[in-house]
Amino acid sequence: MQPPFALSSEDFARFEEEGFLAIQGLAAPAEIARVREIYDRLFAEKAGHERGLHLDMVSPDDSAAAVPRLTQLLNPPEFAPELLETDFRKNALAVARQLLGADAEPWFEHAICKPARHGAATPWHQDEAHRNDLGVTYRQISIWMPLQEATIENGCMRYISGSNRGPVLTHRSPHNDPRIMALECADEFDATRETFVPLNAGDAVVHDSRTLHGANANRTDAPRRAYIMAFRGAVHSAPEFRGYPWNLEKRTAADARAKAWSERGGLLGRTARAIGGALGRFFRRVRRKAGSLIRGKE
Ligand SMILES: O=C(O)CCC(=O)C(=O)O
Repeated sequence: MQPPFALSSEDFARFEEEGFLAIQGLAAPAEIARVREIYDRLFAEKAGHERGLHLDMVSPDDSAAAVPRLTQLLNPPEFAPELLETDFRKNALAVARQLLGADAEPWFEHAICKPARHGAATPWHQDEAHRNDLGVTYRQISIWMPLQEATIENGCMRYISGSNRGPVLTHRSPHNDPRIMALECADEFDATRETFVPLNAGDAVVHDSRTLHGANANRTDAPRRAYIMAFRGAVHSAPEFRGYPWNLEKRTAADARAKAWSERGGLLGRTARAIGGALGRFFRRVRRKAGSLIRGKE
């Protein structure tokens, strides 16, 4: 499928009704193979670990000896900028703009790996329950794309159909342990509405940030790899939103690593990094601009 990708009116209706929508062919097989190589390298290197960007979502994540069971890498393009030049990114943005409006913007992205044989189940949760930006509200969707077939056995996504039309439910940290990054839904919900969404590599499923979702453990001999891009629509003021208690109590090792990383070298280190970061962004913009001018001439 070449970008831009167009949704049908049935797709819109299904998404609003059920809170999720499977999409075929977000990326071509050659692109998936290339992204998968990058993905495996980043996870093998534990890219971003000391910065708190690589973590185990379902354990206290504070011991080198612990076997990770649901590993997350935040913002993979920071470690592999070539991920910014992919068709799946263009297609995902096109889908987001159709569902959220023309001002939809990429919000964050991450990769989640369920290791072979011992990859843990992803607890039932709503993405909106993770929200921590006080005083504002917006619509948010995630586009979840597996880099191999996703099956019930290796942990494809599962949803509670229609939960997008209900409220944000009460959540808690698994085992009530605020050191664990994941959240799990602590309220009752209608489990009879559970729907599994198996996918082929390069297909994707979009879900609303209110849609209750999770995934089985990986019981197969190969890792289950997923790449996820989140987008948000127009931001509105919501002074009444003061944060969720289950987030305010979080104390994760990854947050502590991120803080130590941002404070390293004291004031001098922070100033040098701010200047380096600004210069890096400037040169990346120049390089992108030059690239698009050259491509325009070809
Ligand atoms: O990949 C998974 O197992 C969970 C993904 C997820 O929760 C999400 O994309 O919001």
